[in-house]
Amino acid sequence: MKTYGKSQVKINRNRIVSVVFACTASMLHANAAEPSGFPYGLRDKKPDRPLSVAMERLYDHYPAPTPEKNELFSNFRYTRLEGFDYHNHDGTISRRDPSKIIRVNGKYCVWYTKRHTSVPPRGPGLGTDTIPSTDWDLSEIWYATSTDGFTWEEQGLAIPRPLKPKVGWRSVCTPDVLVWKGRYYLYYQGFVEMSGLRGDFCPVTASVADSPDGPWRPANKVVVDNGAAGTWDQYAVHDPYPLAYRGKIYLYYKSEMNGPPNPVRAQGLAIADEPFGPFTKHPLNPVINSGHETTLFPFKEGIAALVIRHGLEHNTIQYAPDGVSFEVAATTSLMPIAAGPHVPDAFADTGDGRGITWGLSHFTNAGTRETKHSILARFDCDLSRDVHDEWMKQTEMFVKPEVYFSQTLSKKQRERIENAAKQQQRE
Ligand code: AAL
Repeated sequence: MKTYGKSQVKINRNRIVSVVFACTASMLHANAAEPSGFPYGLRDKKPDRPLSVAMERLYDHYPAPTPEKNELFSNFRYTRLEGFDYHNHDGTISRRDPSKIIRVNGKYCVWYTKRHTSVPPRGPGLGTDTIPSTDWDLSEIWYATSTDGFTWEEQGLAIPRPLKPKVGWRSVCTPDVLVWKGRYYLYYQGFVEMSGLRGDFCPVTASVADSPDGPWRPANKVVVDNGAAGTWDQYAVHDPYPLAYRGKIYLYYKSEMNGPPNPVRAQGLAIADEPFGPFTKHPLNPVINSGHETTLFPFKEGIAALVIRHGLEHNTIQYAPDGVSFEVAATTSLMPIAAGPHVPDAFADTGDGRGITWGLSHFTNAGTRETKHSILARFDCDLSRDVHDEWMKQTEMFVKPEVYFSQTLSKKQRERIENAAKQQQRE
């Protein structure tokens, strides 16, 4: 218990009352025996007494026992972006799956999937050479720049679809960026069939440029391939996400390992010495058992990950001191979907990662069923060791009732519940 000096006691009347109270309590404590229960006031140091499993975990498992002191806990704040045109949101223009954001020559740069088709996605049954099956079918990779991260200026096409049968001829999407030895590399999904036809099957390919403005030279080959038949990532390597770590390229990716009706998404790691490979998949893959799109950043000596949307450990922020052994560091809510953060030290490989404070993410339900498309948005957070924003450490989100009521029961569920109630009445 702290005691207060004279100058602090002068603050005001209420303050004096509480100081007197604190001093008295402090004196009483000093004389009294140790409290019989768990001590009042959650301290940073683990109390030296028998603890429940839950309280042991609070001290031994998490980086700190309270959200405000846990550098890997944050809530997320959202802002609509200025500068992108969506053709009156009629579903013909979609922007989604932003890359991580890099800063070059005083400007932030982001790459993303852009679909600009004559009609919105119509499903695999109605997809053709010009009609998209899914929101990311028949797409290309575009890029935009910004000076403040709120207003963006679309700069144009970065990666077009190559001619058939080259990898990506059907669609190139879901890019991420690597800066390696002075060159820029974009990694992205290269579809050689319509997505949704058999599933969402594709490998990863890449392109290189000397400047973020291109021109981009394609590797014209698969850079990270699907796994061998019967293995967890046999059909898809999605959301490639490169970082420079321990002198190598650590490329995280997501795959789908269960098939319908209960798909399970997990994340793997592939490591290379050179950007176009060969990439060696980590023998312990998958290294993250949940999530969907990949979002990772150097943190202290290891790598932290936002684990979003799917799996038992969705809505968590995880940490691996070696980039491989991920553990839950915090749970959170309303996470940014498909987050592409600004990671200032993504390629610095300092062994002392500083964390992130903002980035872009997407909403895939911007339109109606007929005008289906996605929009990009900005998120802010405090997952940084250099920023301390108390407002980002609040665990309670005041979400409007409409948001909850939009998560409504299906007709079938309502019928089941009402029938059970009727049955009970009859009994
Ligand atoms: C995204 C990503 C991949 C999938 C699809 C487009 O959010 O996970 O890119 O293939 O959905």
